[in-house]
Amino acid sequence: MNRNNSERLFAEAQKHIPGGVNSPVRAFKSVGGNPLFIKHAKGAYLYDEDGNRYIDYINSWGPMIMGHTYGPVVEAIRSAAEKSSSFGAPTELEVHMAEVIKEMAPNIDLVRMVNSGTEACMSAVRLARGYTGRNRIIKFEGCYHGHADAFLVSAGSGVATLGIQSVPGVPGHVAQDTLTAPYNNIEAVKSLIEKYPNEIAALIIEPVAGNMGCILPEPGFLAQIRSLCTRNGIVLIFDEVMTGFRLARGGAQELFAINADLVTYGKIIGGGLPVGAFGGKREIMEKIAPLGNVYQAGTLSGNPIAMAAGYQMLTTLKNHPEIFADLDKRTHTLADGIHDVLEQKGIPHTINRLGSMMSVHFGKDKVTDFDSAKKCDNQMFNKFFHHMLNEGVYLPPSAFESWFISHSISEADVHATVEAVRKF
Ligand code: HOZ
Repeated sequence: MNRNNSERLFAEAQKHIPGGVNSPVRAFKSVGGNPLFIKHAKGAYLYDEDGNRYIDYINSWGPMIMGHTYGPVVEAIRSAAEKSSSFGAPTELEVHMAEVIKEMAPNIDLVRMVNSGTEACMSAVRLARGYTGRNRIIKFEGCYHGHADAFLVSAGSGVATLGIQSVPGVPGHVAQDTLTAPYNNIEAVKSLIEKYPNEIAALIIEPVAGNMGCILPEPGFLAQIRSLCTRNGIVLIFDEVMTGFRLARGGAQELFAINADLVTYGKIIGGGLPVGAFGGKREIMEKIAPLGNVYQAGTLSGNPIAMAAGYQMLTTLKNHPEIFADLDKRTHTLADGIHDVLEQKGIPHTINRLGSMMSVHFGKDKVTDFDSAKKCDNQMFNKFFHHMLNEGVYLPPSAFESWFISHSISEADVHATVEAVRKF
């Protein structure tokens, strides 16, 4: 496969952009080799600068749930752009956007739009601290909630991919307020709560983790977390940046029948544009400025083009629940097909999947937390990644990321992907 143009552009990019990329995971650093430069995409496929076509299993890390250049979203962006790309003043569309989010996640009383998942999580934690008057938070090892200081402790995603132990630039006094527990380990959470009574403002969790590969909560884990938070006055924050409006219309909250106190969103709610949101219980959300004193703001928050794209994406998902069943079915076929082939080949592996999120880990043991994910044969993953890329299948360039399946991926694409695995 000729990748001359991507290589030339990467060489050029490194002269001007740190590491040649604007987000570290894109750099292919752990899998080796050079990143592809993407020229355009349509439906299930990405096309690189050399004209090679790939079946896309990243889908911009989630938001392209309908596939690329989904007609109604493209049209919404075009027509919004004609009215101006920013006002810095309220618009009717922001009201509709808040309404549709609340219809899909009915336990949300008030919702504030921001510009990214990082901003949403950072703001939700500040709000929880302001509301409770406490400073400490609990997060889980291998979970990633964006790159705000408080979250870069035992973080997944790029931090795990690059093997960074502690992030220079994060002040010690900030990091020490972030307590960590292994995912799926309720006893560890109980110990932290016992050790720091009345000091923990919030517990933030990816209800299905997608930043150490895809890791599912064990049965009852989220419910136990919910009751521990309620009993101890801790604000439970579900980071639904990946799972929101993807695993079900109401995201993981609906799927697991658990109401968080605050929920953060990103990705899908911008239809591919930079958008995030946080929302939840009125009593807590009313502490946000201008109603309360917990300050949070953004000139581009609720940006009209982003709102138009996101509103279109969410109304599509709200009005077509069959999309979730289709995604589940197709991803199930994909996961089963890959599993059968790897088993026939005698390659030990674990495939974790829920709905249209999944990942493949190589190794004999179950993968239930960050430690077990780190113990997998990630050299094998790197070989697998490059093999699949050469076969025209674009997977996340790290074992510490989830795959995201789009509604544009056809049965034929799934079949082609499984056949590509067969050649591994
Ligand atoms: N796991 C990241 C998304 N939550 C990957 C994307 C990135 O950091 O660029």
